[in-house]
Order: sequence, then C-alpha cells, then structure tokens
Amino acid sequence: MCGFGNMKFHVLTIFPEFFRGPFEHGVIERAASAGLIAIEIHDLRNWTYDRHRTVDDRPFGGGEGMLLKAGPIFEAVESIWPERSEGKKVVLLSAQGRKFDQALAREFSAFDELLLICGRYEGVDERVAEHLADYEVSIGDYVLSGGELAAAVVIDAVARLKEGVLGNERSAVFESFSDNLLDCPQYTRPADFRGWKAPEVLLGGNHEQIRQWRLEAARQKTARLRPDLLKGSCYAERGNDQSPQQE
Ligand code: 21W
Repeated sequence: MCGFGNMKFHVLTIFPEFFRGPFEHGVIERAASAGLIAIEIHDLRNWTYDRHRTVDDRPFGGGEGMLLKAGPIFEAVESIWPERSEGKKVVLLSAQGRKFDQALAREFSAFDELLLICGRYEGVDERVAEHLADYEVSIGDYVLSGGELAAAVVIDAVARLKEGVLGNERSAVFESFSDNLLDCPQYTRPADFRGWKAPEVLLGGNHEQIRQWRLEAARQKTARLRPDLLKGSCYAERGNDQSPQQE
C-alpha cells in the first residue's frame, strides 16, 4: 500500500452521467462510503458562457473533426483549484499519453488530489498538455472514443492502493505485477468439472509442493501470454543464448 490518508479524485468531462455506474460497486463504492476516497464529477460545460455551451472547435490548419477548446478546461481547473500545490496533480487522459501501468498508479496514490481531464472528439488543444497538465496518460495502444473509460480505469487502480481500501482480506503489496509474474492459475470446486480436473497437487495439503507448483505455473503462463513481463523478472529462465537480454 502506498498512499496514506484520504484521497480526492476530480473528473472533468462533457459526459458527467457516464460516471453514475463505474464507482457504485464493490471496493470503490465501499471506500467512498467509508470516506477513504472522494470522487467529484465536473461538467465541462459549466465553464462555457455562450448560448450553445460550446466546448469544441475546428483544428487550425484543417483536418477531420473537432478539438476540445483550451478555455473552458483552463477555467474549470482554475476554479476547482484556485491554488495549485505539490499534492495536487492534473492528469490529461489522451491517446498520445505515456502508458499507464502499476508503477504510475503507485506514484499517483501518493498525491492528495488528482484532477482527471477526459478528452473527446479528435483530441484536445495541445496547450492543455503543455501548460496545464502535469501528466498526459493513455491506458493502452487502442483507440477509445474518449477519456472517460480511461479515467475510470485510473481511479480504480489508484484508489485500491490507498491504505484501508482493500481491507484486511488482501494486501495490495502481494498483487500481480509487483514481481513481473502473472498470478498463478487457480481452481475451486468441483475438482472435476466436465472432465477437466483441477491439478492433483492443489487438492493435497503439501504446502511446499503447492508453492513450487504455483511458481512454475505462473512462470509458464507468463512466458506464454506476457513474455515482455518475464524479461524483467528474476524468474526468467535463461535459454542457450548467452547474449545479454535486451528489449
Ligand atoms: C482517440 C481522441 C484517438 C483522438 C489524426 C486525426 C484517452 C485514449 C483516450 C481519441 C484520437 C486513452 C486522428 C487509450 C485512447 C482518448 C479519444 C486521435 C485519430 N488522428 N487511452 N484523427 N486510448 N481517446 N484521432 O483512445 O481520449 S486515454
């Protein structure tokens, strides 16, 4: 676990209704009810002053589609936070951002407040990334329709790292990715499901054998599905090739 004390998340979006769902279940809902985290959704259109509440405009130089204007975004951030400080960080969710991962989630969990800006349309005026945001973050190499789903992903991953959010049942310290190995395969009853049997070793009580089986099974599954992770792992098995391991 990384951050101590409460943490506040602000989300700036043109679709505030989008966030009615994602945070009203399970771990995140309980953490919010217990006051460990707070989530405030802000409608970007509150910072427009024309009749049509315009948040977008055409890109200079031509091109497809529309961009979110800088003005309403700057005014929103400056009114949500009249004062900026070290513990408050602005995160722009964009397809061009740095790839979000568990290490960045850990870094974010040390801050007091995050303000997540959700991009839409063909993008956001670059002056937001250059002069307003502390971070520009993508959640992966695929194209989404906007930053809302990405903001929900970031909040979920960061919130569960806060002290007390997971409760005593499981410490975030032991979660996957901390040792560059995927979780080992797991099974529950029945031991024989449609003829597919749970591994015999897991049904016995030999804890040392079980530990060894789990480590080897995790290593094999990681090698098969996520060889990129294994490169950085102490569990990587060196082949006959003795050249230095590189990207
Ligand atoms: C996706 C906006 C692609 C703009 C040239 C002209 C936030 C996202 C987003 C979006 C483009 C994240 C183009 C992973 C994502 C997001 C909306 C570029 C194509 N090129 N993480 N037009 N993937 N996506 N438009 O898409 O705002 S975090």
